[in-house]
Amino acid sequence: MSQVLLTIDGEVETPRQLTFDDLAAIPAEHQVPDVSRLVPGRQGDAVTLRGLLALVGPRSTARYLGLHAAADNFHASIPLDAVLDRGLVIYRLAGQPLPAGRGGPVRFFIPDFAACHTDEIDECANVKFVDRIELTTTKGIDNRPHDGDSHAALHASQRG
Ligand SMILES: Nc1nc2c(c(=O)[nH]1)N[C@H]1C(S)=C(S)[C@@H](COP(=O)(O)O)O[C@H]1N2
Ligand SMILES: [Mo]
Repeated sequence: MSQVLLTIDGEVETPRQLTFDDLAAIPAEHQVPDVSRLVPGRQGDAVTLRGLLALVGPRSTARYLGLHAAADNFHASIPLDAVLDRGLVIYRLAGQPLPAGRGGPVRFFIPDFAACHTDEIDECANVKFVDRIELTTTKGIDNRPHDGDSHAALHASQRG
């Protein structure tokens, strides 16, 4: 599977464009098979954010992790330090790319997220359909819902 799924760029030494096969080829020490072991109810196989970023070499100037989903124009920008040791990227289910219904083909996931809009690292930062990860020095574009009303409106618009 040689289609580019994920671009990683910004404050990195070597920007990369990754396919499903590239993600699957990340060394076993960074692979997290079956995330349901960590997060009950969530399925699929992941790589650690740290393992993924090892492919591009974050610069010391990188402070924020930008998660971009062009599919529905959803974006989050969160402090890199806070998620480097726990962030996951789920990319595979039953040997195939993660289905869109589960936020695939590439979905960011923080196992121990805070409730929506209670913290910078909240459930809303679990961005689905991520096609670009961008490291930046200052906070970048972030259109997560920021209060209960906008959150309810977003979820209502996705029902059906
Ligand atoms: N691309 C994209 N990712 C997204 C969203 C979205 O609207 N678009 N909603 C976010 C919000 S507000 C929440 S609470 C979680 C919900 O994830 P779930 O449907 O897997 O429970 O996804 C987040 N990721
Ligand atoms: Mo949310």
